[in-house]
Amino acid sequence: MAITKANNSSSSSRRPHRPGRSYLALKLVAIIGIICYNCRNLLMALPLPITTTNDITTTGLEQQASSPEDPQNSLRDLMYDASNKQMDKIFARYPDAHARVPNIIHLTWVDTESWEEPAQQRPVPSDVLEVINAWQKLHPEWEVILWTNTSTLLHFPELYVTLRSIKVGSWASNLIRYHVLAKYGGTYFDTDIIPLRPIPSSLMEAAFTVCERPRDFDPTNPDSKCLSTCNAVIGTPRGNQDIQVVADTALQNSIVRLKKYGTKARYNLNVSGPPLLTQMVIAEESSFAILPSHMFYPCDWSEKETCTAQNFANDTNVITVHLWKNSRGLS
Ligand SMILES: *[C@@H]1O[C@H](CO)[C@@H](O)[C@H](O)[C@H]1NC(C)=O
Ligand SMILES: *[C@@H]1O[C@H](CO)[C@@H](O)[C@H](O)[C@H]1NC(C)=O
Ligand SMILES: CC(=O)N[C@H]1CO[C@H](CO)[C@@H](O)[C@@H]1O
Repeated sequence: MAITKANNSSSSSRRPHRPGRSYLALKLVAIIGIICYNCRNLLMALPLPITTTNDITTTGLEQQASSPEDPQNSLRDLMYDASNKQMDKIFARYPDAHARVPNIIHLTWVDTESWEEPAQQRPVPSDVLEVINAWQKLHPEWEVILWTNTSTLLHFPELYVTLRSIKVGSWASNLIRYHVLAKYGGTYFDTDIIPLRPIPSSLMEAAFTVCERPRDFDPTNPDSKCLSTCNAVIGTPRGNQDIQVVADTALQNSIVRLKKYGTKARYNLNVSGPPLLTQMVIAEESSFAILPSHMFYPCDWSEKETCTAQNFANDTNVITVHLWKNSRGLS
């Protein structure tokens, strides 16, 4: 079973929260957001301060990197940000999103130190941006959406109320991915997963996730049973009931845990992590297809040094390589 550990980067540079004008403005936005959860149009029209991120440079991703000199990178960062996406227009493109997984890729980048001041969130790191660019490059016609500070507040004001008490990146990211998938549908990927080839259209027929243990799980063999799944790759149609239950349960569990321990609450896998998803997807009546490890996690976290894109470049059964950067495994 994999344990996703606390976001290292978020603990290294704790910055004092100064409740300035922008803080009060954002607090007001949050309150308005809660009051009119259903008035999305009004929320969309609120003038959130959008800053450009000119300081982003890229340094070439293993196989699929966009050009390191690409001047469009900072613009693309903003383009991917869900704050700048008009969901209604996107959904008009996928009228069958309730029946099959729509061609939308979701990723998250949240900075738990800046919940109080989303505008202060650090820019997306260049390695994360390269992964996002690689996804878009492999799927030029697809929608690639990055969920950040600002966009989570904008699209999920009710969830943000809980998120702002969570100081652990992976915990917050778990909640965001389940809620985004339930509401919008699509495929979620952790940002330490490198895409090698396009996602086959045949996979998009039903909700799916990937088996982690046993590694030789074979969905074509009725005697083979998956014991645990990781939550780093999840695809669902819009409004999938199973992922909705996972989203609701993870949120309820989180609220209970935060009530008990306050903002010092540490990450517990069972609250929102892989065990919760596993329980749902291995159930007899689950709507999920469970895919073999090799397709998305061709090497295990226990042999991390072999996890490079080059090592699997010629294996046409491998769609992505999980680098397990943000995770360490325990079994
Ligand atoms: C999670 O739940 C399992 C099974 O109920 C339990 O054995 C384990 O100790 C729990 N883990 C944590 C970190 O609470
Ligand atoms: C993949 O194929 C290329 C071209 O045939 C070859 O040069 C390379 O060594 C192969 N890589 C691996 C990891 O087998
Ligand atoms: C309003 C604002 O500053 N939003 C920032 C949120 O974080 C993203 C990614 O780090 C930035 O690009 C935004 O500028």
